[in-house]
Amino acid sequence: MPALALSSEQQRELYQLLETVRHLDLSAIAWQRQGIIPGYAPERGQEAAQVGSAYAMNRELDFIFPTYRELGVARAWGVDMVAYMSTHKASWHGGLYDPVASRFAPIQAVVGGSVLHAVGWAHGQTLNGPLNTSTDEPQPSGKYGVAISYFGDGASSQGDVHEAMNFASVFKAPVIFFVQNNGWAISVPTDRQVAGGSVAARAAGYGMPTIQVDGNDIEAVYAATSAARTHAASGQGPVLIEAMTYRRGPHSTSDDPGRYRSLDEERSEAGQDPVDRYAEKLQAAGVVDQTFLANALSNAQDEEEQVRAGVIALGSRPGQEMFDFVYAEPTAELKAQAASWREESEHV
Ligand SMILES: Cc1ncc(C[n+]2csc(CCOP(=O)(O)OP(=O)(O)O)c2C)c(N)n1
Ligand SMILES: [Mg+2]
Repeated sequence: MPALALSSEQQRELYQLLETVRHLDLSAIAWQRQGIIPGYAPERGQEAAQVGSAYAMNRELDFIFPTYRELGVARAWGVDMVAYMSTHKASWHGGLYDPVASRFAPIQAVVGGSVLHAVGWAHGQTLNGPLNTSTDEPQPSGKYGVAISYFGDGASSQGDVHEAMNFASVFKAPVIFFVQNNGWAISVPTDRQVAGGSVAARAAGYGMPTIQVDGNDIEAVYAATSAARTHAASGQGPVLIEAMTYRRGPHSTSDDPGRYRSLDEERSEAGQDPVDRYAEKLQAAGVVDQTFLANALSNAQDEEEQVRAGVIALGSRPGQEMFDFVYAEPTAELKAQAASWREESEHV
């Protein structure tokens, strides 16, 4: 793994992102309890894995394929948070941001679905040919843009994911398979659904390099993802990163973890909180002080208020739109469904 080249300024930026994401995530649970949004999938405990990995990607060249639990990735990548939360407000499937302009695919609730999309996009990069072929200058960012596919330990047991990994390796697609192993697939612990000891061990069978990293150490995640990006962008094919972390909260706002794990287990298995841990590290290194930390908290609170107001103001979308973006050219069957829906719900 290359030596870390994070400046103090970047370290402070990373900490601010962690603090912001922590606050938005906790607020989203409160908004659900207050009836502002009907549901949410918390990511408490996974902030370092999410922010550290997104921070290592190239905003101009790369493309992110998230699941339903990627608020931290989205925020670190610069996706508009109100548009992101529209999925959780149920005003729009997949988020109201522009996926192409933001290089962040629609939020994906089909477990394993984002993996197929990422490999397809990455394969497209190689079919299009290397970047900037018109110049002989060495390209610092590599030959190709890189897709990063986020998925969970549970998703790694889906057939689609194995087909995607095999295909990517055979065709040397520039894609990073970023697994957040948070210990759980809803109520099923990892050791009850991942054979072979680890997700990383399985990827070796597809002939790709793997990195297992402490997912609660933001700088380790950043370093692992940077190394994986360099590998994939240079045309050497995919890499799998297994970020070992812990889902500190419920699976979603409709889940009650007390039915399948005890508080004692949560406390002993979660390890040190990734946000506190980074604050301690940066304080010990003299990169941040109490004033910086207090400002970071107040910035996070200000942003949380702005996003809350934006989410409250989000209106519903016209129902007809659910038929509009299924295919570029609607099929006769879809048109008939849309007509029947209009007749029943809008009486036209
Ligand atoms: C194809 C499919 N099967 C089942 C589900 C129901 N489901 C939603 S989340 C989930 C568990 C996923 O666990 P993991 O991949 O570890 O991700 P995590 O929720 O821990 O982030 C399941 C089974 C689904 N959404 N899609
Ligand atoms: Mg999981």
